[in-house]
Amino acid sequence: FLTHGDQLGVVAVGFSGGQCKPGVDAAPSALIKNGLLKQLRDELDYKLFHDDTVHSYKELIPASDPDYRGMKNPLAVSAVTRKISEQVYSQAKEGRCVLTLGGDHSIAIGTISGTAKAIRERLGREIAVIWVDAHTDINTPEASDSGNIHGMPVSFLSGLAKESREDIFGWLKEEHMISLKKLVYIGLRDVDRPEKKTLRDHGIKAFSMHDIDRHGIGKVMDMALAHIGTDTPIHLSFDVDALDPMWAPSTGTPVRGGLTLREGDFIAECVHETGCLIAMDLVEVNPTLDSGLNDIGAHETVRAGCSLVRCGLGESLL
Ligand code: Z70
Ligand code: MN
Ligand code: MN
Ligand code: MN
Repeated sequence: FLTHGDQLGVVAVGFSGGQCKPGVDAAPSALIKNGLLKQLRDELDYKLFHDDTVHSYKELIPASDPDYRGMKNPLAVSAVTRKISEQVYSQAKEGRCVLTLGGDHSIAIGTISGTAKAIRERLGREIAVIWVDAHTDINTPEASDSGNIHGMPVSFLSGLAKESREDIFGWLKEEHMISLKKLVYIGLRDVDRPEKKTLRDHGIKAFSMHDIDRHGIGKVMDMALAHIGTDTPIHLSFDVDALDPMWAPSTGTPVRGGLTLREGDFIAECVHETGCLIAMDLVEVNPTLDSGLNDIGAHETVRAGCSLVRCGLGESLL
């Protein structure tokens, strides 16, 4: 077994500096208030390991943080993700599965580097990453149109983007990195031109919404897990914008034509079923972005997020 099945490390980070819309920092509290941790404890019988605060890491955010190589908030995102990396590492090092509640997707620089390092040290293994998202988040700083670092985490984690400045992701070392051969995308439908070229050039395994329409989600999951291979530790990084805005409207970049909630839950269930899940991130829930009356959209998005996490952690097992 890759983790102690009954133990769960929880990291809650209200960080929004990887993109420009405030409010994604309110997600962890909203998810917890909706009963997520209580459900994991009382219904799924996990023993939770976490400090009770939702971190915002305001103390790590510098007063002045000028753009660097086109990146916005580079010092803040680097410092916060470095801290998250240490937190996730110390949980994973104990052999616990780690749940991280974000926050925008830049936090995956911290979560994935943390598990990659811990699993290397503990098991001598490379992790696989299943990235469920409308987007590939694999822009290099130079290729990015937006400068938002939440569109770049995979490029830093895989070494496609390199930076020697220790205070701007230079802290990422070999032991933190992942292999593009062990990366699988699911749910893609808004991929930038340079990102498409990167997918092709590196032969990255990617299942778009088109592939899901063609084969169905069952076959796509079979293919995704076959690519990774059995007994490989899996880090599941789930961007709620992979879901159709019908199910998850309250997110920074809703893109129509996405996964149904059931398809999203199914993806998480299939990963749970492998017994190889070592970490799960849930990111980009933004309860303050609400188009509907009476915060219905925000509430539905929070509920969808809770459902995805419970499915990843075994709720659907009979
Ligand atoms: C675009 C960029 C992105 C999430 C938007 C968008 C990236 N490719 N990721 N929303 N979650 O800015 O690099
Ligand atoms: Mn994303
Ligand atoms: Mn996305
Ligand atoms: Mn785009």
